[in-house]
Amino acid sequence: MKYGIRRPTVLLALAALAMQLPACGSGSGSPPATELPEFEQAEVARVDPGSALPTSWRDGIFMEIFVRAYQDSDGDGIGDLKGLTSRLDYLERLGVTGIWLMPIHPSQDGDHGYAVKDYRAIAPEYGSMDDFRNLLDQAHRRGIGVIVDYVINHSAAEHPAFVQSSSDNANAYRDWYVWSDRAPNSWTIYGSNPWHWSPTGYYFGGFWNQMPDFNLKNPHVLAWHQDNLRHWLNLGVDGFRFDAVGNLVENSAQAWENQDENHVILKSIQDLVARYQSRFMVCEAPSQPVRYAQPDSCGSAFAFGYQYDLAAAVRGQASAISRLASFWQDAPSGLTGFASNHDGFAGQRLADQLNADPRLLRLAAASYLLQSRRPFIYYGEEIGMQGASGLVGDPRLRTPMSWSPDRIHAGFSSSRPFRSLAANSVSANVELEEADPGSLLNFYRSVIAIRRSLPALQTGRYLNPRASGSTLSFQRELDRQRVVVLFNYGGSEALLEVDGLPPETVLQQHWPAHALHTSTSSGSLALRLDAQSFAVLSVTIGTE
Ligand SMILES: [Ca+2]
Ligand SMILES: [Ca+2]
Repeated sequence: MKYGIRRPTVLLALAALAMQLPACGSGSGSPPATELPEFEQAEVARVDPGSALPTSWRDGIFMEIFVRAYQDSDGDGIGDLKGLTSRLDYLERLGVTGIWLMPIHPSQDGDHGYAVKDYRAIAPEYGSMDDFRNLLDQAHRRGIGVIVDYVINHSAAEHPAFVQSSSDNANAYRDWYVWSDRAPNSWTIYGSNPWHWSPTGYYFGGFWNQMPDFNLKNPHVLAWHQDNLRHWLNLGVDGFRFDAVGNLVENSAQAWENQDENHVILKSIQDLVARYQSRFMVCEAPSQPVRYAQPDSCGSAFAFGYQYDLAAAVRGQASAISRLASFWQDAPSGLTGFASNHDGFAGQRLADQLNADPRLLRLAAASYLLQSRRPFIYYGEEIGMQGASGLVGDPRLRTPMSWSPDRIHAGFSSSRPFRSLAANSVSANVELEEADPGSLLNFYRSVIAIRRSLPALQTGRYLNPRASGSTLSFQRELDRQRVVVLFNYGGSEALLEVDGLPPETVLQQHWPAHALHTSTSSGSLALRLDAQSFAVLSVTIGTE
């Protein structure tokens, strides 16, 4: 097996660091560092700058942000890091404690960023490394952690490692990617043949011929990724979102997804990240989220599947409400909830799925924000932002944030935005909703504030789920706090009955604002809920 050239092991670098000596030169058999291509230069030892955040930041509310679409600061029509930094006050006021940035590295696609050309740099259109350091600093001052997208499965075809790898079949980096001399037969991934022709052989790229898959069976490739990860952790990044982890290792045309090797790789990365203070990582594994959320794998994964039931449940579909009730009962604690994201396969923007119906949007938000662990809001969801009219596919979901009613710029930029605005930017935007106490934005703030005020809603055990017709109730418990959450998704008033409460329960009502008529007796509760409404009540257990 040919592997890429590596400098001496990380252990040597660590030893040099311990001796307060520069990690100079190379061991026997390795060329001097100066002979290595730039992308492979420095191995990176762990130097944890610590964390300014409370450990609880990981149990709060996250937001997924597409930097390109969030806020432009310099008038080129493209969102950037300075623009995002200028909106941190808005995020803090919303109650967000963590933000996930879609890829911020130089990319070949020049859009979503998942075709990475340089894993240790910032995309020039997004700003400088100083801009990024400032973003981290300003976010941390507001109690907000920053996790960044890291694409371990593939690089851009223009990445210098692939340029080398594809140059000839004896190149030192040949085995950094997956090659075959002949065209492999019978492979189909997502409806396409993942093997692509080049003058020097066929290479594997499961998602796009311009995104070749790394050979993650090559330990040098994994070690190099781990150096890249330490590079960002040493800078003070609070963690990562890992893309497409179901696709890391392929073994055959029949065994190309969710292979055992994936979990071994992710556990090694989880261990790496856990050696830093208060960091967090989460994985995208749409076909097996529960498996990847286990401690021996990624440890945390998005709850793909839940979001489909969420949209159906709030419309009153009894079978979806039933699945919503049971979903979190046996879920691993690393499973994280969301309503929609940047990928069309996960569904349209929530406001499009629910036809911008304000009652349904409120019910959906309250459901997943109160029910799930570490919920991730997709940017703009909190103002009811729709996709762009006239666009299809993923770009439709990735439009500039609607900050103001301005028909041309939406407060996103002083010049023409890089992409069409949201279809409803004139009516649904931050400026208008800030001024309206009854807006969706202020509703999100209220629900998030309730969640933050009741620790059981953040990390508490999920108990006693009950679905009945168009209604759902569940309880969450932490220490001596028990919270009861009840939903009526139906079109008419409903009577809900809850049991399993502590005896002699005295309930405190957190939502709605008007007093509900409840009756309690020996551990059970009955109350009437208006059509399409919900309630949050809490009990302190064992007060004497
Ligand atoms: Ca810009
Ligand atoms: Ca792969």
